[in-house]
Amino acid sequence: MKIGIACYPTYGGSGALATELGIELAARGHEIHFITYAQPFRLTSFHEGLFFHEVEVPHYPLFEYPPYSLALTVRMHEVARQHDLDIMHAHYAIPHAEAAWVAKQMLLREDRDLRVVTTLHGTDITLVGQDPSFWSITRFSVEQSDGVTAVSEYLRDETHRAFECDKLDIRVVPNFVDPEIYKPGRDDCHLRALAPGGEKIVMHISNFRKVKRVDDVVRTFAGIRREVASRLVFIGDGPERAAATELAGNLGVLEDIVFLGKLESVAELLSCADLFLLPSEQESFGLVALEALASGVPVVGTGGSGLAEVVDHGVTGFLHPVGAVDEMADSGVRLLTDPDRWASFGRAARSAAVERYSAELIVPMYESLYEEILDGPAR
Ligand code: GMT
Repeated sequence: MKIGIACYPTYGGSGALATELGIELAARGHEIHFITYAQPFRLTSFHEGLFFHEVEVPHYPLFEYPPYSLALTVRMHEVARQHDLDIMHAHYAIPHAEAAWVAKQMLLREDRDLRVVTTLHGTDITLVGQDPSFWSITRFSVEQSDGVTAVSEYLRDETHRAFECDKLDIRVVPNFVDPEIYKPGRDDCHLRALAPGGEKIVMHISNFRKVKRVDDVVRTFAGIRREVASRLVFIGDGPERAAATELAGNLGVLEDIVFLGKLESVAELLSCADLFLLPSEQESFGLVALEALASGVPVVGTGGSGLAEVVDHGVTGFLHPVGAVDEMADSGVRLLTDPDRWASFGRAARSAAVERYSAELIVPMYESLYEEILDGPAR
């Protein structure tokens, strides 16, 4: 099949997943066309059958906010015509699902029936999409899609509730991981550089937005460090980094934190970690937690949202209420001071990731959905 993929190219789970999906689909013989404003950050080399079409937005003095959605729509229309696309797959509803719907209408007038699949990733539903400025267009564009997926049951249910569309058929297609890329192994994981004194490595990777509660990462680490010689490795960057740095100084742990900033590839660092922290306000899935599990790293984070479908509490990690930093610290100490328990959690984490979330299991679910939609009636 010939598939267009629209996504955010920036550091974030939805763009990462969309890119990995495109790479996997191309490897399976499909023709893949990425349509976005910059090279997706995980698209770092050539892949046969995979193409990138940059969306350029002209600047004009009248524009306070350059209309990216319109330029995206035009590029979608253009690529769909030039390459006779079967499917346009919008990752993250805003603005990709809306743009895909308009492009579809433009193509229908030319007797071309482009089918649209929208994958809901998280904040498009739980945060941004619920803003009054976006609610109605998000609901409309999701309902008008020929197929809709969500990365977790939590997100499917939250979509039905928040957008009053409980009759909408939303398929749950979880995120996936390539277990050949994310795997245990400390041979070349830069352990010495990160923990010169042999300390335990606690890791957190995110875009440092408010929803990630990185201040709770610092507080949890401070609790762990009181009991365990350890270092906190921060990967990524974003608006909450300064506050996290200030808090670390106030708690006296700044000298034990390593800020590595944004990195395109984290697999070789993840396999270095002894523990991964993800104490978010809510996560629709927690792709980075899955990547940690596949690397044999237990995860401590927050329950009550999609992460609970990824981490098995008491088996591959521990889940606690949002803000419960003392409980998260205690769980971290329990794992880091008991080598047998840690090894058991690490083995279970690896097994769970491979058996439930490997690419070879999940990618065919997208292929089947594409085929079902192409065989189905035009909307
Ligand atoms: O993690 C982020 O905040 C980025 C965000 C995004 O939209 O790119 O990630 C969302 O999509 C990921 C891939 O499906 C999920 O693993 C994340 O849980 C989800 N983020 C949230 O729900 C906060």
